[in-house]
Amino acid sequence: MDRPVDRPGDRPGDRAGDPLPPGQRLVAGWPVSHYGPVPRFRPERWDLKVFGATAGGVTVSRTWEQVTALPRTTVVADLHCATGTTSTGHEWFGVPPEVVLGLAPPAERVTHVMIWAEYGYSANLRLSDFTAPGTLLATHHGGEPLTAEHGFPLRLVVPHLYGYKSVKWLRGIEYLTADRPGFWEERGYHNTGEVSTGRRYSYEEESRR
Ligand SMILES: Nc1nc2c(c(=O)[nH]1)N[C@H]1C(S)=C(S)[C@@H](COP(=O)(O)O)O[C@H]1N2
Ligand SMILES: [Mo]
Repeated sequence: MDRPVDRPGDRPGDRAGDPLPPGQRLVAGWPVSHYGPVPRFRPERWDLKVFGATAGGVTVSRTWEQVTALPRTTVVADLHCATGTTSTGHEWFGVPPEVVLGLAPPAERVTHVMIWAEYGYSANLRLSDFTAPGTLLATHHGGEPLTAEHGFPLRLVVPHLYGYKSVKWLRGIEYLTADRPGFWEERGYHNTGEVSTGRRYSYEEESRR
């Protein structure tokens, strides 16, 4: 498919309605894709923790009720699974990353974050990808709370990176001073996962070629 004239500053694949990125095919509806079981939400036990290399060395913890009181915004974007399926036009509503950075400022030497989910699923991100426009800690989709299988009560959305970075059932954000692979990154998937490059696997990483 022909790409339109480049719009400076845009990254292909991070806007709803963009032409499909390399190797992706459009699917009808919104498939559910994840490894392992769907966790049950227990509000009295649930918390969101921001930990690791925080500026003050402290761990910040928020209850579900506190999370729902944080400022929220809307993002519309496509979702690209690394297996090649793309679902389009997702309207997400949730907490922008800068609100998290405000709650728990990272130490100056922080370069990456590890996003943690229920059952130990994780994904690593460069700090710049975590703070990129479009990244969101989503509570809602299409005006409704997330469904259980799509990550209720809270999930990350990183539209310009492959789906394995969009961690469902989000529980923790760990500030890192050096990169470390997450769940799929440890199992052969590309460390940074930019959709625009079409590079899905670790053997395609620039440092290995
Ligand atoms: N906790 C958790 N989050 C996850 C996954 C997972 O296995 N566990 N799979 C990821 C993958 S590979 C994709 S493509 C997206 C799919 O999101 P969806 O099911 O809402 O379409 O979820 C991501 N988030
Ligand atoms: Mo995926």
